[in-house]
Amino acid sequence: MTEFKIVPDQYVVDAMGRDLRFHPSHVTEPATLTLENVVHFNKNGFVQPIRIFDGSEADDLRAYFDRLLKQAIAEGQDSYSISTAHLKYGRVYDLLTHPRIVACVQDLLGPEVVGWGSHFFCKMPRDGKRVAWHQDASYWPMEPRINMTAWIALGPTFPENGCLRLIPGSHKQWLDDEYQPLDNASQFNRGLSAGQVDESKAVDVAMQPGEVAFFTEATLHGSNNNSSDVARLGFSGRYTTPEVKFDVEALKEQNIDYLARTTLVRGEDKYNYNEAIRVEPPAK
Ligand SMILES: O=C(O)CCC(=O)C(=O)O
Repeated sequence: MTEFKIVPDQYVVDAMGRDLRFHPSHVTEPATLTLENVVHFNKNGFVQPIRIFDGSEADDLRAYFDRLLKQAIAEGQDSYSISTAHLKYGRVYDLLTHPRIVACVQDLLGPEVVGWGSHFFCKMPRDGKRVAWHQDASYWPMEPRINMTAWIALGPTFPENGCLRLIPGSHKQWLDDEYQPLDNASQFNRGLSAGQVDESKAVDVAMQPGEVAFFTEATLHGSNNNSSDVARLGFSGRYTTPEVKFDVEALKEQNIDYLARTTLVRGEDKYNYNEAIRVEPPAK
């Protein structure tokens, strides 16, 4: 099994030129979200909660995920390391490319959409791990910065079980110069430590299964440990546009190019920048 590494070393990202501007959504006539949602996304860096799956669809998804987690654990993985599963499992690929999710992404990124990553973020009951405050773009050698996540709740999320937390407006300011090395209690090896962030501004993303939070790659986010008896289960699907280039060589050098594999899910790719990491859907 490939050793699981979630982010490249800092120098890889630093080596890539930095265009730090936020690229707001230019969509003025959204087809699925409301214009208010789009304006909120541009202003705050996220929009949530958006219901995508109804109760029985969410139950079905949860049952599938429970089987997947059981299998991953039997294979020696843990609840954090089910990453890039859309390359392996048709059902996860279907989730990443789900028409109702992609329709919302199109309202935020525009008509051309590339899906490139998937990661289950699962905190089991009483799990002591937290996700330190960070901006995703700090870890991703991609340029320009047009990139976002759909975080899908697979179970209920609330403050006590370590729900996602987001800082409104933080996507307009770049903070990774202030990152510190982090200990094992955090998912990532570098990020902002407690005390570096004004947590009084944080929005707790309390959601029901089947609801989704959409946030930009520059929105400061994190989550606390799970102090409850209810698992906190989420799936992050990552989306960009064809004009965004990945530093493919750097990802290969770090042996983590498997974390970034692009699939055109809507529109046309006029650029062909990322051919080396383009993949076909997995067999069903
Ligand atoms: O699920 C979490 O608590 C954090 C998620 C996250 O960091 C991400 O999706 O980028």
